[in-house]
Amino acid sequence: MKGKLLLILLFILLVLFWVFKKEFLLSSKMVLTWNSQTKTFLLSKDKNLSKPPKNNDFKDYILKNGEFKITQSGNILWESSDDWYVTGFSFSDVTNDGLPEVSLSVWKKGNFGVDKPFWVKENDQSERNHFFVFQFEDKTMKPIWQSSNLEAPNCEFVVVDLDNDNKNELVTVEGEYTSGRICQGKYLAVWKWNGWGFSNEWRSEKGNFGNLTVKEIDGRRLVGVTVH
Ligand SMILES: [Ca+2]
Ligand SMILES: [Ca+2]
Repeated sequence: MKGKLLLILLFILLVLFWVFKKEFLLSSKMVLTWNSQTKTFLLSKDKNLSKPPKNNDFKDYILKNGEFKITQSGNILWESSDDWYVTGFSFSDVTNDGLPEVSLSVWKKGNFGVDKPFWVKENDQSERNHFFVFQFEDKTMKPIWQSSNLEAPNCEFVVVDLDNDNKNELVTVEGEYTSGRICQGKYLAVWKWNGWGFSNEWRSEKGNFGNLTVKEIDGRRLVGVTVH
């Protein structure tokens, strides 16, 4: 009887392993860091990134079902447009001028941001991902920079000074448009504000990336990412 139970248990374990083998064998936590000697960004095995990042800045910002709101003491100061679907935000100095901006990852129809240039007659009406940067002042959102349709959608992003030069980088997980808003990360990339837009500093090999986190270890900031 005992032998039979053991066999059944072994069978269940084998089935579980077969079902989750991809996770068992391939999933790993990695960290993106700056190597100051080789002057390159480096993606390596995670050692100590189990805790989620602590970020108290976000307490007055609500992102739910694609709607983004800025609130103060329960009052809504600003909310995103009905025809946007917001999938990510950051309140941080992404332009490196000492003042924080509100950065948003927005899905919307139409190739341009809030304003279409007057010389453009046709506006692409397919839903695409955009990156918008605003300055929030006196209950208004002043546009600082707005992308047209991004070539590859951002599934996730964080703003962090990775290479300790006191200037923030924009770290993105980039996907493809084939799965729409259900973004599946294919590349990890590092961008930097150049005064008039973002320049690409680094991009990973193609893979499956997700779950971006920021953590500080020994005074150094790292970006954690799950790689399949
Ligand atoms: Ca700024
Ligand atoms: Ca930096």
